[in-house]
Amino acid sequence: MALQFYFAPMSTAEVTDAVIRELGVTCERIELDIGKGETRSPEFLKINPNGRVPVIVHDGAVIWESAAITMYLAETFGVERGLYPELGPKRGEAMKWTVWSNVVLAEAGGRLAANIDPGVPGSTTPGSQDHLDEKNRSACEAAKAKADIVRCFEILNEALSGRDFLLIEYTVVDTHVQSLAGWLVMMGADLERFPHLAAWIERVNRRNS
Ligand SMILES: N[C@@H](CCC(=O)N[C@@H](CS)C(=O)NCC(=O)O)C(=O)O
Repeated sequence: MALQFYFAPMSTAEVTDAVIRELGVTCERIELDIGKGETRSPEFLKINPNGRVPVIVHDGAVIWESAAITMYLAETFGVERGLYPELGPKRGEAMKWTVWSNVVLAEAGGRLAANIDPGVPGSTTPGSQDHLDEKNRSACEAAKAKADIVRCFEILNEALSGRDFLLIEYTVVDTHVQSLAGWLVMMGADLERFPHLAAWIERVNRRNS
């Protein structure tokens, strides 16, 4: 049975979409509308009790959390294609960047997305579980999130100094992390002070276009 991919446009599922395209994986796409509450329908909650996309279903396994999905797809389809390291120390580095980008970078992004004007591209979708009413949005929270993002950008910029890609050669780790970094830039995160990061974002973009 073909791999099934549950997604919503302009969501974290874009990361998985980029990884699936990079790996050339054939899949059946099931689109959900977050604004209409389709990610919280009783049917979908049986697939992901967190009520969130992305989700993939492959050979009977239901996998949610974009970092887990990327690592699974990369292990399954990426190693032979030279897009993910074999088991070993380099694999550890791949996992480090993938998990960090979700737990640290995207976590700050999520706080920023919820606390800025919903008209800004990349901010939370009205009707989503993370969306805050104007009275609950906080400029202070947004400022803290921005400062955390700057720290993340410093870390990425330093890591990319003297190399073209996170693991030297291009891997789907670049696809994953760049997709999340691109979301932060879409919300207004400034790349001015981060030339290595800015060049890498462009490099990965060129590859994907
Ligand atoms: N940590 C999760 C985050 C996924 C997530 O937050 N997805 C949001 C869209 S960006 C969602 O599906 N929200 C549905 C809702 O709020 O109903 C991951 O990386 O997969």
